[in-house]
Amino acid sequence: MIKEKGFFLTIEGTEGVGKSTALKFIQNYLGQASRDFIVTREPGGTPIAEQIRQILLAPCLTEEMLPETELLLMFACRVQHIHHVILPALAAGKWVVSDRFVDASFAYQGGGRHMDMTYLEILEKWLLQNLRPDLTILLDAPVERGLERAKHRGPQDRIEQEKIAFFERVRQGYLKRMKEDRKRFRLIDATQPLEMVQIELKKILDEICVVRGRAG
Ligand code: Z5A
Repeated sequence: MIKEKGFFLTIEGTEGVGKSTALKFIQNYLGQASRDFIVTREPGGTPIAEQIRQILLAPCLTEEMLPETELLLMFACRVQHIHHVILPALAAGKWVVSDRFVDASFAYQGGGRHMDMTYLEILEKWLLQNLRPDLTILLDAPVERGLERAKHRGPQDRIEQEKIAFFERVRQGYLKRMKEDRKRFRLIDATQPLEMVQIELKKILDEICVVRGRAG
């Protein structure tokens, strides 16, 4: 196993853009490159956060979930995840690869649900402190394209049941977030055939490994 400093990589995107597929590819790549890594996800990643995830995604709740509740539960999961999983793994020199992180809250709750960004910024500052992904891969595709792919997957969860305009706002939310922090993001056109997406993923991972190799 190659010993190095921790690296925090996140994957983001709207419905059906191929995050899970990309994650499997990254997992294989890191395994073959003898990197010490964990793969995790949000909402979730710890026993408490996984229980909250079930409430967040349950398709038929007996009461309407308010956007404020949704936002706070996302951050409740995140704070458990950061303290029990992400920070310890980074401190142990591992790669942490997370299927979604805080950018998803800006895109879904900020963009999708029209929540005031000031509240998100306060939560981000308070609960994340200085923790930011070292790199975020944003898989981007027109919303219809992703939804078309995702519809073959079985019953929809509560958020997946949203209308197309919601996912359009989510997509714009991600693109806005990327414009605000260009250095951290790598954009991949997820409408490309899977092999092309994987070539781009490999290029990004090769670059990180080279830069980290140089840093010792
Ligand atoms: N959420 C939130 O609102 N706020 C937050 O702060 C956070 C999350 C953290 C759960 O997320 C929900 O929580 C999510 C956002 C919200 N809600 N929604 N909607 P999740 O990540 O667990 O679930 P998901 O968004 O529904 O993503 P997914 O199920 O992981 O989908 P995906 O990973 O993007 O897609 P996939 O399964 O990899 O691919 C879909 C299909 O397309 C599959 O058949 C693939 O084989 C195929 N595919 C993939 N790539 C290609 C290419 N390039 N060409 C052709 N076909 C392809």
